[in-house]
Amino acid sequence: KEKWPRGEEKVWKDGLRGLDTGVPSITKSIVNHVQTSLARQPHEIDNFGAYQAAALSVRDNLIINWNDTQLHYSRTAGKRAYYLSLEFLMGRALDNALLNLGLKQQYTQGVDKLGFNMEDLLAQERDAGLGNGGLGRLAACYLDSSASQELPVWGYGLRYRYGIFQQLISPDGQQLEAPDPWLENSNPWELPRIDVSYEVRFHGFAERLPDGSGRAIWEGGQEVLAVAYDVPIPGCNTRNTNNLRLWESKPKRGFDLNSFNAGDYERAVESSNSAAAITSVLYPNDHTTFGKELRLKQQYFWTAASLADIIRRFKNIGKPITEFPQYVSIQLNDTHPTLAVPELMRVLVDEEEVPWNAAWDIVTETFFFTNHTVLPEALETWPVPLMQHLLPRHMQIIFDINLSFLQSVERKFPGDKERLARMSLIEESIPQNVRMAHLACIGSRKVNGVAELHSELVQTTILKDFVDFYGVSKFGNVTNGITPRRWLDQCNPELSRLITLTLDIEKSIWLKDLTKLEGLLDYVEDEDFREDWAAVKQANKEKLAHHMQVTLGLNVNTKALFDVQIKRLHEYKRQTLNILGVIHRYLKLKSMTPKERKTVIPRNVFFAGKAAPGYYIAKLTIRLIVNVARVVNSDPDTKDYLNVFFLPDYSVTLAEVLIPASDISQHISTAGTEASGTSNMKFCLNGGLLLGTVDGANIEIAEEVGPSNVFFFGHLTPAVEDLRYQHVYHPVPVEQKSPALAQVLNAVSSGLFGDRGVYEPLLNTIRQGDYYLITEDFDSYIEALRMVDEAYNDRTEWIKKSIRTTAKMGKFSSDRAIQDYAQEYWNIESTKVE
Ligand code: B1N
Repeated sequence: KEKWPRGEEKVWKDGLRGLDTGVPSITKSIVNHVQTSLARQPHEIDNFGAYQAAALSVRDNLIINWNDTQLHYSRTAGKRAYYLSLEFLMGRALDNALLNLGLKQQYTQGVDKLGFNMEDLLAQERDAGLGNGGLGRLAACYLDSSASQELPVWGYGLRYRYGIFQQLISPDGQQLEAPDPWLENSNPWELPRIDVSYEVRFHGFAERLPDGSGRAIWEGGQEVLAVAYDVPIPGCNTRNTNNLRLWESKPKRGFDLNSFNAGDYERAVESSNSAAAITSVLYPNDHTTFGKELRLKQQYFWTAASLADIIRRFKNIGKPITEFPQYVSIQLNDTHPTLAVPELMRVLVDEEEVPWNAAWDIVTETFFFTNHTVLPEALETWPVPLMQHLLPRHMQIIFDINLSFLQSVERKFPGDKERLARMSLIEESIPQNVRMAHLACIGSRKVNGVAELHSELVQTTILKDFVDFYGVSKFGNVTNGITPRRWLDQCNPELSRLITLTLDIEKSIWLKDLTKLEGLLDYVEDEDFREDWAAVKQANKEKLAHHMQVTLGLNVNTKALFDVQIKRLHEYKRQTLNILGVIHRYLKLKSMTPKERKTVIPRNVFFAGKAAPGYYIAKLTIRLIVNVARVVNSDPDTKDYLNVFFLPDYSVTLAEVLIPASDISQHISTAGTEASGTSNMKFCLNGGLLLGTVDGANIEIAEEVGPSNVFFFGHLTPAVEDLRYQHVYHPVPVEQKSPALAQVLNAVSSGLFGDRGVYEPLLNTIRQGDYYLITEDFDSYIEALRMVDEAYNDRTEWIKKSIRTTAKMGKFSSDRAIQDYAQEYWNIESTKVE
């Protein structure tokens, strides 16, 4: 008799014969996928195979819902919205799909009967890392909320063959980058749509027609094929399943036949390689523009294909093109898709023969633009010669838009030449540059920032002239949000369970109306509840410790306070301030007697985050963190009181382990630089307290939870400009500004953490110029850390703060944010698939 390697023999055998056993249809469906989709035998199936079969089985459910949803949306033919984002940082899909479909328990039982453990299967999945950080993850949260609220919203992005690079950390703390071939073992969550493809042109010649119509003909150049891949987006507790459509680039013809026939094979594949290259890799730089031709190609390829697809779908409902904005709203996620503005003009004017002014009305009714940063280095501009070469017709259109725009500015502010120069779409540098934020602003119906303070800064700094010109009503705020499905229910199932039990309502109710969490306030004084609450946090700290033991071989003291800073490495986010604070604590510990040390609360400081591959100072910060960790963790005087960890290869999946385990998290950007931040919301939702500056969404979090439940420090935004000026024109030595900081900098310089001299460029950014004002904020930062220690000492009070924090996070559900967009901007309505 054949030996069944795993699970219940009868369940497998029934499944192979097409019968249900135990968990209705689930085991049958999984076994069927083993047999047909994977073409394997039961005894050959390992965890990865079982993951694949389970994923394909779950996908079957999604596809049925997806189909019904698309049919439903076309039948109702109401208005739709489209979210254009160059990044969608989705993470893993299986657990999310199981939870949103309400099938987690059944599938867990099903795979159990087949001899597998659900946790092990979930761990097999690779992250879809098609994003850099907050901007890309925000797009992913918004898709989840749109589907959960039954809103007809589709995402459009690129199917990068390589996602965000894998980060390796060498023993001496250097970041090394490796490619992320996430599709290499096939991806069950995408459906290739070989029938949905569009031709996208580059280069060639644009010739205006002599009839004065403003129309032109654009011909020649290179044509590339955009092929659609669809990723189903399940809503929570609904059949509505939306779509994320990702484009892959392909050569229009496989080969250049002439070269091929002439035997010049290299030449023959060259053009096909250059077409495939467009969607080969995600650019790993956030907050910097690079001016690289391939990036501009990505942007046009994606916007042209997406618009063609949107227009085709609109045409299917048979309405005149002038009604386009009544059926379509398009959100531009930052300036990356701004070419959609001239592209829609091109299609309307050149192809649909709509008169220029009517076309402009359609465009400016259709688009909405979200700005995500005011940092000057992140504001996109493209050299005019590059644009002319790659997209000659679009460059003409941009010049035409600019001309009539500047004429209207001139009418409103006659003779104000400086204003015209400031507002122009063209920066008069050598070479000239196209200012994408200006183009996105004038091409859109509404412009918004991502938190109250940030939206205010958009209106008073980078787009001030545009507020003067259009009036404030064109400008708004939509504070970011996060999906509580992934960022509580999925990543912290024990806390989710405790909340459901305590509120005594169905889980899907509070998950879809997060303000219901306020009900937890009634239990703050309930000692049993507090102990349960604390026990969940403790268990999550142990899970993280276990994870670090297994993956990194590290021992983590789970009795310590867990202090976490996880985000992209950037000077403005000030990981440097954090590690200098750690060194300050270390020096203090060293100066204490063993007896004095016994009164200290042990602390684990966790860092994770990637640096852009070319960002030298950010990489040096990682190196310092790793070397401080090496010294501090092995010093017998301090290792029981202070440990530092840099976890390599930060990802959505790693965040899901770190966030639930944190007691305190750090969001310590220089005031006015972090547009919103979204991990701040995730930590607080999971009962972690916040240590931060008065910046971005930290401010609104404090408004919600109350000032006694957050730890704020540092200068405020209005002071920053003056302080920077002083640092340049009236510098004061660090020794005078902050003796404590001077001592820390000297310790680093002296070689206490090895590599003497290596860190000087990093230290010099502080000693000279100090653009991010570490000197100015250091002392108040240390004082805030002391207050955290003090508060943590009072265990009962701390737990109360933790409960109060979670309870007041309702505002930060991405459901609320998506409602804001749907009602205030897109004017779309929910429509449920029955
Ligand atoms: O967008 C997030 C915010 O929560 C963060 O505060 C903000 O820093 C982030 C160029 C960006 N702003 N700008 C970018 C990303 C990639 C790129 O190529 C800029 N990311 C943000 C969500 O609103």
